Amino acid sequence: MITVRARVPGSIYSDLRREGVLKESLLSGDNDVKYRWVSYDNWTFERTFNGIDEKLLSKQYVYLLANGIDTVSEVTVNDRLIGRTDNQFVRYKWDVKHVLRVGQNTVRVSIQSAPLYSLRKSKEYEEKYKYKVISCTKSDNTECYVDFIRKMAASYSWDWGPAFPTQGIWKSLGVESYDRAVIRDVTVDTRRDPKTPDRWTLAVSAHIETASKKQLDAIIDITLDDKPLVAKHSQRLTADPLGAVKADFVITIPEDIPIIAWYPNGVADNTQQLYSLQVRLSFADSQEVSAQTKRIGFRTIRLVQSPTPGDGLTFYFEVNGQPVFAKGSNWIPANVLQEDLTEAYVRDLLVSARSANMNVLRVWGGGVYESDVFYDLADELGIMIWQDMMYACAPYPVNPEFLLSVDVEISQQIRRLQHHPSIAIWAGNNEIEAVIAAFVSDERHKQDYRELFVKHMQTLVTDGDTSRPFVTSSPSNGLKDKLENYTAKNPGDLRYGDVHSYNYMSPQWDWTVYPRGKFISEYGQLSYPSLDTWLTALPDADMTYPTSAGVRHRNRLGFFNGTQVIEGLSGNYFQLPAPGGVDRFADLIYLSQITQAMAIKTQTELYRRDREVDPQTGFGGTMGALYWQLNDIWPAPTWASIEFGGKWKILHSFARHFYHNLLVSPYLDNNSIKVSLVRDDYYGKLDFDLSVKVYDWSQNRPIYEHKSRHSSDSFSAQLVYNITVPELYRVAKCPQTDCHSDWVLNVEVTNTERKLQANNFLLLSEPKNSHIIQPNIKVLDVKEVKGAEGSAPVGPHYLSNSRTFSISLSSETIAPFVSLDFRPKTGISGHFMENGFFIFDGKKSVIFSTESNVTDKHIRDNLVIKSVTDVIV
Ligand code: BMA
Repeated sequence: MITVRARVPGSIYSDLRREGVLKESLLSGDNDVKYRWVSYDNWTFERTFNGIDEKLLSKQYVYLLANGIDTVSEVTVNDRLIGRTDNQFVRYKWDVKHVLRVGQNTVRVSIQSAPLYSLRKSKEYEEKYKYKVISCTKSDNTECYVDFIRKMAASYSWDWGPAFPTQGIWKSLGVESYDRAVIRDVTVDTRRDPKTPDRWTLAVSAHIETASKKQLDAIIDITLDDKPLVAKHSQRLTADPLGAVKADFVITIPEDIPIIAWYPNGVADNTQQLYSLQVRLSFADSQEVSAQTKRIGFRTIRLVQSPTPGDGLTFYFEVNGQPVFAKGSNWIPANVLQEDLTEAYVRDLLVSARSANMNVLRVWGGGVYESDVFYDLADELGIMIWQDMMYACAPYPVNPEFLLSVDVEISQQIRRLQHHPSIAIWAGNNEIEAVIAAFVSDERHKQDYRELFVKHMQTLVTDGDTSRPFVTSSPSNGLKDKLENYTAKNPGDLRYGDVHSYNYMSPQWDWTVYPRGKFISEYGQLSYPSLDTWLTALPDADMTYPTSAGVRHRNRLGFFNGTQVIEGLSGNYFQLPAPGGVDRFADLIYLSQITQAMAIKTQTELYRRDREVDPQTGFGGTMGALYWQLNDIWPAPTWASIEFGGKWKILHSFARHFYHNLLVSPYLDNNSIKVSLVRDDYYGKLDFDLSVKVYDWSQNRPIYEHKSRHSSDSFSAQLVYNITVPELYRVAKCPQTDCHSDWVLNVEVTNTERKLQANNFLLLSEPKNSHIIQPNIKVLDVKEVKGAEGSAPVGPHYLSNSRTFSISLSSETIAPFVSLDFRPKTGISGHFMENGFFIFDGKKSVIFSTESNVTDKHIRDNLVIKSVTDVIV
């Protein structure tokens, strides 16, 4: 038997590691496999505690309240069984009035092995109901049947992460006592008066719990930022048989409380004003008070699905009446062990999302309903949340016990999260409708699917929250889904709803290979994280090319081989590095990150240009692009733009650019070069100066420049330049018949009045086929700058401690895809505001923002600069 000190909140893996039973860092090497034994044992968490006194026990109701137990357990108090748990996402409450005693008490939570429980449940289900819900073959890297336990699906491994099916008390646990009633949750709906848009109505519901069979004479007070909205309102409360009662109010906000609307990042006024709403419950015949304070925002949200040409439906969000182009990414659990996540880390990830001009993150359905801190930050930063319910990628059982547990989970989570202005939409699951369409032919599974996600979930969500939309799955055909009884033949129809798109076979820098949907909620490409991130998990000896077994152990893209995918795709554009040690592996990392960044840039720019629906096919008219995936769960080859630990890949710096409200996007269309001007700002009609410059790789002065002026509207995508390649060869005087390999384009748009500026580049052939010349990049200067971009405080409640440095570089010729990094193990962490950039005219300054205590010299001495010609082949 192993006995160690445990922590709450926490779980067994972290406990055993902290106490030294597990000797090595959990995410190192192949410890995901070596330490799996932990998950096959049953672990009991026990605590003896003092502090229960007569006063507490004399209350009418005394409960043990468990906000989160992971997962299947029996709970005893003083050796008496008081309850059982089987859902990580449910809050449990057990009557302990007659079990607790004055003075010392012991609580024990005995948890079962999750993988063994899932296996047993799946067998029992098959025996009882005579069919298989899912088939699964266990491997060293994965555990099976996560669908049979209500637990973070990714804890059994995923195609970007390891299996750590932990056990523990992952949220707070304590005693709650009262005589009358408590407010458990507060939900809100903010409505705007269509005639006077600065006047708002606030609907507030207090969700009250009491075991009292008698009616209670309650007094309710509601304040907004300490100003009274409802004062001493008397209300008679009669609880239902389950002990629940709701008090509803519809309040017109008085004129003396000025309301500033909440907007997503970068939309309209870009204000993320939040208000403190307090609901207080007291009683005429008692001193007891129960109060809840929630931070709310005033905004309306709509998912607009109206007919388009070609028999389609639009699919976009409208916030406070303004259409929003959703720009963002997908969020996975930021740690496989939730207790190892710090608030500072979550904050850094979300601030990074905002820095990349994102306004939406999708909380993907194979993780957890995130922490309160996560949604609070999203509210502050203006990041809208597409919230999946935690069901992913495979059919689920539908026996009555399971469905009951689902019901409780969904009702509780909706009430917990509903007041956050950032949450924009609920989705029933990740890709289950798509999985059924692709792999499951029997009617049984379809019926089961509808039972869970339509009959149960849709009903609960739409009853529990009338203030925002619900879709049964992501992807789905949105409103059209209903006509196919929620189990469509093709839930990824480009005419409707949202779409997930992956393609590892085609050349990824070619926009014509991508599907043109209404809202692309997943698309992605793999790359390797940086050396520094690898070295947190693997020894120096593993840093080689061809890749080591240690690196390959972390490729979890089953069907395709992730390592081969990366090399295959990078090889389309670059000569792969020569075999070698750490430097050649660093070359491969660099190429993989450029290839990924260019792929996502190409696809995202297509989506931002593609505002018009094709009347023939009904395709296009895109209003949302969320690439897969924002963050990582461990160091591995994955789709993430932010490495585990918080470092930005080149893709993340590219995202700052391709998600900027002002985008100038050049592209090759057959034999023409076109440039689109895309605006997501709300400034109205503006004039822009366009410059298209042609460069020869061997010189850092343009050989040709086109200039023109264009008037454009807010929220538009407009073609501003269109020339055939032969015509460009003629006007820019190509000395041969073909200058594809010699030339590269630099485009820029500016509006001086509003100080708006955007630029971009266009390659005419793959780097490996271009006449790129070694640019001899040098550091001219590194100096600390105050008030630079990146140092500004973000959001009303967020203050950054970061310092910013400006790094000035020179180059002798055009330098493509210049990456900046630090030598590994120097301990300098921070973000380059641009990375993987081009130097066109011989000079470039880049801002580095850091919380590390560094000097100019420290930065200069440790900087590693790489461009395409530095890769040794
Ligand atoms: C989709 C996602 C995830 C997965 C990703 C990459 O299927 O929903 O399940 O990690 O693609 O394969």
